[in-house]
Amino acid sequence: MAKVDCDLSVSTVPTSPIAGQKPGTSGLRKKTKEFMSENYLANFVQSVFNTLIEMKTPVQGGTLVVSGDGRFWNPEAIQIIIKMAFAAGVSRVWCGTGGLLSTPALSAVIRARGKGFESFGGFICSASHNPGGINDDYGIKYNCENGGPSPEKMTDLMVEWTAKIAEYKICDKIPDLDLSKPITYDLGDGKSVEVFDCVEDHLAVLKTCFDFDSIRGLISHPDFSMTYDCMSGVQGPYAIKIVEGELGAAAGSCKNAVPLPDFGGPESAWHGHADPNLTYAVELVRDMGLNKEGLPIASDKPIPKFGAAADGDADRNMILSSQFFVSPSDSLAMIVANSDLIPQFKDGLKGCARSMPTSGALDIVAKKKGIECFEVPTGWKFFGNLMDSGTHYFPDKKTYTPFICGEESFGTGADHVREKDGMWAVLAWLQILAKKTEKSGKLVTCEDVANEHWKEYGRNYYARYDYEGVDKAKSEEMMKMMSDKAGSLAGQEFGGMKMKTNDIFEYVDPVDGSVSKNQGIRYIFEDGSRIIFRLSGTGVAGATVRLYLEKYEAADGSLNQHQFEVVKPLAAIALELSQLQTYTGRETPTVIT
Ligand code: VG1
Ligand code: CO
Repeated sequence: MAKVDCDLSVSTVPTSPIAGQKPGTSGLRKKTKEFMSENYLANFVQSVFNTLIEMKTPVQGGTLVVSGDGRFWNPEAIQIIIKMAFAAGVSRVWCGTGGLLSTPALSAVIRARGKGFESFGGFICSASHNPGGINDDYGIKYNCENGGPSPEKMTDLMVEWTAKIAEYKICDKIPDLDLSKPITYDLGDGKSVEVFDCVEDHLAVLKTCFDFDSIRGLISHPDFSMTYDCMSGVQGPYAIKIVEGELGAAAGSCKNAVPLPDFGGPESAWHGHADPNLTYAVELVRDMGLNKEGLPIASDKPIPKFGAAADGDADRNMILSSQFFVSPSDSLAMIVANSDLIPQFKDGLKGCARSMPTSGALDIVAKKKGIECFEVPTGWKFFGNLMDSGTHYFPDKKTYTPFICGEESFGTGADHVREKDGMWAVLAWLQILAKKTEKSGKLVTCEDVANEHWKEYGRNYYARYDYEGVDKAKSEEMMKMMSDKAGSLAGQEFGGMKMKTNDIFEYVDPVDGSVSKNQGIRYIFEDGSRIIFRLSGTGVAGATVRLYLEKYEAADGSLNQHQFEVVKPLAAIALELSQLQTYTGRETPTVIT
């Protein structure tokens, strides 16, 4: 314990509301310079504390976690939040070493560090996959005492506070603390800051989910080799310690494993976009012998048997085997289909869920296995209640855990934490491959699992088109035009396909009854094909239109086509339905995954 002599007096700083402080799909994201401008961060953080106090959260005397993904300006922001936390009455602040905690690790810390559920919540200083740097993006999200993202009713209150804030409180005389190594600072008056190894709690939780010995067996198999691209985000320390350290992968298996404030910046092959997909994970995709369409290309180096990547805050995952890309919607369905090979689910899986735009591959597995399956709006916060159902939060509701859920946007996870978990997804796949390899005697790859899966369940060909940086007003007009036609197109033919329904997705939470309207435009055809439109809620400039395309091919159909080719006719129909080109001037997407 290091004693720090300091003045804990609270300063009250007058401020006034700043427009636009509204969290989107996952936290508040803005240009870094905007976040750095006077009172911007403080206004939002104080609004969160005011919300918590209004909601009777035990802030007074409580423990708060504060850390982030290592991006530019995090060191400064974390010191500010620590000083504001003490002013709000917090007694103890928990930080990962270097101010680092991946999003799933922060969730694990809230749920499992110490005796478990010791903290009332935590701030994650991250804009996830958005690039970091003085000219790029900054973000902050608040997670609750269950370890999950704040639900909408809470973010609504935060927004109300940002619109009426008049002052914030800060213990501005506390000196900046060195967070680089584990240490406990005693600030006096019962207040302390504990810095602990950023990996230990997450690792401990993951050890309860998987059979590490069996994964070690796979990794030491003579035919196995792997690479994990951390994209200079926060996953580096986790990957090195878990994959190379605990599981014995060869040194150097984890690439770009030093977290950088700009995730590699413009000079990196991925231009600082720590976003694991075919477009941005350039190095991994090439090393795995693929091009950005996911098609095999010649390689002058031996191609690893397994490949993975993570995003800036390490909640996302991309999974590949040699010259083979596993689409995230398929990955989710395949993990669920093989969940009996994962110790975490040894007593059976009780529930699963996907976000609405995620393909229906999961539903087919759930139906066949008799597992309850839910469709929620985009964003991890919507999975939380399903996982908490039947616990002390909702004691009278049905229990759906053990539970697996995921999104098409490279997010997969389970109820061991309340966030999507990039490392968990990698270990889930390694566990499945390990058990299948043990059984068959020869190395089983992701491609083998996928081929076997499609032969049993059929294949949901899938792609997402992103139109980034389009005009916001125009794209809103386009969405309105489509919304106005909801319910009116049934029975009509488009490109030889008959429309079954067209609607605006609305979600009624089956656990607490809360309603979320306007969660995307859906066109569903008679043959089960779907076209979905949404506007992104994570961008910071202009708008991003997301177009999701899905076509189902039954198990006795043609299962080895290229997904991007199969959905092309649907894309043509989507352009017709949306008049995207007329509204936005765009026809060609910026990113296809
Ligand atoms: C995107 C994804 C969504 C994901 C969200 C946060 O949101 O589509 O599925 O939950 O990012 O992921 P949007 O609103 O831009 O489509 V992360 O890893 O950026 O926190
Ligand atoms: Co993320």
